[in-house]
Amino acid sequence: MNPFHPADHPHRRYNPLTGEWILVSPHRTKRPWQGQVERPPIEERPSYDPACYLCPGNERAGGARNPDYRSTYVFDNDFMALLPDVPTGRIDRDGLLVGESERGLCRVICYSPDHSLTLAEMATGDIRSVVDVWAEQYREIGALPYIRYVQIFENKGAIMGCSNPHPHGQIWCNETVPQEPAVEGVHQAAYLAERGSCLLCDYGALEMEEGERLVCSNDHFSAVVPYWATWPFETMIVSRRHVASLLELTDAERDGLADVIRRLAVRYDNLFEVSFPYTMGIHQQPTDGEEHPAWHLHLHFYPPLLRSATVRKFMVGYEMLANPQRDLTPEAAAERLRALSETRFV
Ligand code: H2U
Ligand code: ZN
Repeated sequence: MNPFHPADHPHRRYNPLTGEWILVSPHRTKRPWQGQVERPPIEERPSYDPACYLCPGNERAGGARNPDYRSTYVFDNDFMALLPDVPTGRIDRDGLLVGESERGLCRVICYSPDHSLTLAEMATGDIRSVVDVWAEQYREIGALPYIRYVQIFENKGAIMGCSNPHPHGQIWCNETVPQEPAVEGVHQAAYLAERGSCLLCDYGALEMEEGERLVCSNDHFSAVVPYWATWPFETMIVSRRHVASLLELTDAERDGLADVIRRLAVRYDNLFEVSFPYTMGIHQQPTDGEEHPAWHLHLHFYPPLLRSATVRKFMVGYEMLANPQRDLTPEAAAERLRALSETRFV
């Protein structure tokens, strides 16, 4: 038998941030594909849409009216999934029916007054303004005594359930640390306790050294397809210096983050020559007032597309019942993203 080669043979990979495994089946990328490859027509959007509830001056679904904002704009979500005032309560029936009241709040962030843009089409300086708003919101909401975690994220594209193409993201904040960041926190703390160093500092340095999964970088941040990526073109942006949140970034580092976000977003759009859908989110240390020496700031991009603008990856079957699986190796995905231009296709 030939020796094991991860570019050819089925294998599983470990995600040190979550403790989960993923099955990689590179031999299957050779199987024939008979689906259609089609590209939807490029959607022309106006800079102002009178029917958009996020455009400046327009009325929102809840009845409030947006101001005539010129840069970014943040407002309380009119349909919050979490509410600040909830009576405290707990249910526990034999440890089987367990429930708890949960307080929190939700906001919406408009990235730009221009309805036609996305992060991939915004200037680095304007993305920097978005980074500043993220940091300010994290500071302000994180300072509320009952908020222990601030989740900043963006759903982009109808395929991801995004309700409106106007460039915007969301913030959901909780009284407890939610599942994903809690698990990542446990794994980062265990790594620090065992090795005396930071998981993502070590991982980021290793990826810079190997280069194989690197998409782009600058002095302050790097974008990689993680070794353990589950989505075909999943990426992670990691700060090169050990910081636990956006608040610790210097001015130059905030610019560096805006730069890497723009360059990554442009590559994504260029991959299938569409406005590339994804869910993106920022993972930062909890705002529970505790010390979190192991927490390292990073952003996840989870795009659903697989082969073209219309062929998406489904997490079904084996993936719902066993664990995630991918055919395209993270190395091959990184190579494709790396080869793309940093100038948008249109
Ligand atoms: P998406 O980014 O996933 O499309 O969500 C948009 C959010 O905007 C959604 O949470 C809120 C919805 O509740 N929203 C308002 O707060 N006001 C509105 O007028 C419409 C939508
Ligand atoms: Zn709009």
